[in-house]
Amino acid sequence: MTIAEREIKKFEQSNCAENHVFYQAMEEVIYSIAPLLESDDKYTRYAILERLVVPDRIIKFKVTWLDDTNAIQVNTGFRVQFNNALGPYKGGLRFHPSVNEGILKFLGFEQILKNALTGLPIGGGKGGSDFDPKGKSDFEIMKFCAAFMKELHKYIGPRIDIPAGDIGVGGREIGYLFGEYKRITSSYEGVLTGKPFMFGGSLMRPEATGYGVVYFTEKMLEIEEKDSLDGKICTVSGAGNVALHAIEKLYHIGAIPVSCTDSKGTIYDARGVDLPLLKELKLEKRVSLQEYIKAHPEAEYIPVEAYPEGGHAVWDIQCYAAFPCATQNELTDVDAQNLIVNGVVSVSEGANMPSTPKAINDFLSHKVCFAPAKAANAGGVAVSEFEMSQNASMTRWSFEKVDIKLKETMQQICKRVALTAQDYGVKGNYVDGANIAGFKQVADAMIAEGI
Ligand code: NDP
Ligand code: 2IT
Repeated sequence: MTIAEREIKKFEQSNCAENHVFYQAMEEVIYSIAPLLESDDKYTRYAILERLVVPDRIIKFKVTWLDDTNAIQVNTGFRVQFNNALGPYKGGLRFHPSVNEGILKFLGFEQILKNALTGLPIGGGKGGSDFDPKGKSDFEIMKFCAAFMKELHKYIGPRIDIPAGDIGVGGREIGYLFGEYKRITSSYEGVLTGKPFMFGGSLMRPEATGYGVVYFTEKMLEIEEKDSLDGKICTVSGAGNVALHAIEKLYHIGAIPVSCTDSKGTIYDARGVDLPLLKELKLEKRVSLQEYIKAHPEAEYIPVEAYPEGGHAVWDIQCYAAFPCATQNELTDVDAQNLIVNGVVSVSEGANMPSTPKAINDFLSHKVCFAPAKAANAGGVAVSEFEMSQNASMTRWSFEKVDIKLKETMQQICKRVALTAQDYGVKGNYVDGANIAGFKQVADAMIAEGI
């Protein structure tokens, strides 16, 4: 039995239905770090894995709120405070009907290693609710956020735990959450990041994750001696915060992003997607992508159900670089095969764990440059930490300053991941490089802090 198999066996009982995404995230890390565990037995002696896979605490609470008909609605809220070896718990809040403890444990676990890779003093956490923001009025969103914060405020603080956005939570929701925190505590402090600029948000936080994933990809392609993205066809999934800003940065650098998706379907616009229209549809009007073809009848709209089960239309489009930016497990082995057959050169994860384990193995075995989420999408949380710095020192940084620091951070992460992979005998494998570098940093801090 290999060291990885032995370690995985210890956690098999946690592989229950709700926990399957958490188990998926954990299993990948355990396989990756096997060479590190073999090279130094201190990680086993200090039971780092056993300690790392159990959150410090999971807070679960009831959220009761009044909808616009004055009917009482009940949702469940969570905050998973996973690990604070490197700094206060830090990570987003997700509002989506699929949210449960297992999903938030997977996201929180990934966040620990992602935050470590940034080199910034932040630990890992995640939270959210099964509340569905879709179709809710602005007042309902406000009332839900206030009710959610009525409980959450007890557990967070600028030196304790600093939530931010994720799926279903953007500047509007963070604004309402911040307002309620302030009303309850009378304290004006950097307890949330991703705030609107007018009350302490950092410039470029909305753009950070999408821009960061493109900066990471440019550096990875340079290290791997591939052509740059200039003039290349790129496919992007998602049509939210991450996807739209990845598309924006791709245009800045001369690439041609030809797709985006939402939960209902895919837009394929061979001339390059119309970004101002997408922003209007998705960030302002919050409507389906189907509306896009009203303005662009020459583009294609492929509803989810029109594509054979097991795959997704967006990954069947020929491209040089692919950017999955919607949600977990949205890129399957069927999709990976289609991308590989169509000659994809790089795949960069803007979403958290969008590729299934089989898809990742296919990319790696076909020498596709593969940028894993915990490294490639760390730009969002990095600029969140810049926001914490600005709030703590009562200053504001310019857009240019944040952009320079974001780019430097993404390039540093990329180089560190590539070098770690090389040092551990898996050159070009950014999955193992990211997992080993992130794990080692957290583990060494945990050992130094005692039990
Ligand atoms: P948004 O809520 O802004 O957008 C999410 C997008 O993904 C929407 O287009 C949505 O479609 C689509 N989507 C969500 N769930 C599903 C699903 N089950 N099936 C298909 N499509 C789906 O979220 P973000 O852009 O902020 O987040 C996207 C991903 O990036 C997530 O994995 C998140 O964890 C990750 N991430 C986000 C960061 C951030 O700073 N915001 C930082 C790092 C990672 P629809 O409009 O139909 O709902
Ligand atoms: O997954 C992520 O890194 C985020 N949703 C952003 C977290 C943050 O604290 O900015």
